[in-house]
Amino acid sequence: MRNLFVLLAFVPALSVAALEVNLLEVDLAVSPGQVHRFSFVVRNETEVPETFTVYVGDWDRDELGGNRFYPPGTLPSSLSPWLSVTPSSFTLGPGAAREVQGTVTVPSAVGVGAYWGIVFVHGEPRPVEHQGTTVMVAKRIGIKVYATVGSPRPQGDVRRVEFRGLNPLWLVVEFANSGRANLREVQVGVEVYDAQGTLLAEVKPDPVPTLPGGVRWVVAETGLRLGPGTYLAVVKVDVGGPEILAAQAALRVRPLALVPLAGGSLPRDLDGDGLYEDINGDGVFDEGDVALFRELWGSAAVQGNARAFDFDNSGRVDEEDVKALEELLGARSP
Ligand SMILES: [Ca+2]
Ligand SMILES: [Ca+2]
Ligand SMILES: [Ca+2]
Repeated sequence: MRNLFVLLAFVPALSVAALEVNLLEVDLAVSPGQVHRFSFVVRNETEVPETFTVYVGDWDRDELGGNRFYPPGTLPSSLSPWLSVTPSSFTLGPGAAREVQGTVTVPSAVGVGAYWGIVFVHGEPRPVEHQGTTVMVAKRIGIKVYATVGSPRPQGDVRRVEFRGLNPLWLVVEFANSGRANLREVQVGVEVYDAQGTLLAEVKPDPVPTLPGGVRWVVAETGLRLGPGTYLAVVKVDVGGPEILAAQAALRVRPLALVPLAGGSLPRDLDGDGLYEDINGDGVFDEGDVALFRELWGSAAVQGNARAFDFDNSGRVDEEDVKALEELLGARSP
């Protein structure tokens, strides 16, 4: 029996250098022992005939959400063994289009959960001029295919809450999908409180998708420039199930203990933004400060007051901050 498939995302046209397909993603609710079908249309928008190959592969996402691709059958939840496409190769004249059929054959003994794969449409390698040389480039588009057996429970863990830059405060929440459901929208929320329990900031980064077994780092930027004191970050994560996951982390911002880095003057924060760009403390921000900082960024006097000198707001002071201080100077002097 043929089951209707559900399209969660229907994109009018996804185009890569004039190869077009009419959808990006297929999301099927499937049953053990059944066959499910889907189709999409490939169009050649160029002026010349082109041969396309269609094949199946595996994919997942890295911690920052970037796609990673693998040969079919690599991942434990690979849909590739169930997934076939036809035709596997065809030629399209200029402006011509044709339909590709996909079939998902679900084994009769299979566990509840999401399985996923990708169908690639690959063009012919063509010579392309790039920076004075000719390189061979082939167009490729991937259509992600998800198949979910039964109703897996959305589950997850907040593994880590890590404070990074303090000026302004941003932090990273590490979330892991510990269940078998494909979590399409993991909503992380972060609240920051002071020692008296006053809410200072509440941020909700854009929701992120996370595959079963996947780990995702969600960045929360608060905009807070905190003075010395103790603070609490409360992290709540909604994975789309009945419960909200929660975690918390304490942050202690220590008072600065600045000492002169050259001569007798303390470094100065000339514009009151919490960053001490006047490294030699002579009241002017210029090349002399950059030169001194390049020499001394690794010293205990700098490292012990990292938040004053973390010019790129990465959460630590290193060579990148010399570059950032240089850029700061470049941006200020016309
Ligand atoms: Ca400053
Ligand atoms: Ca100076
Ligand atoms: Ca830094």
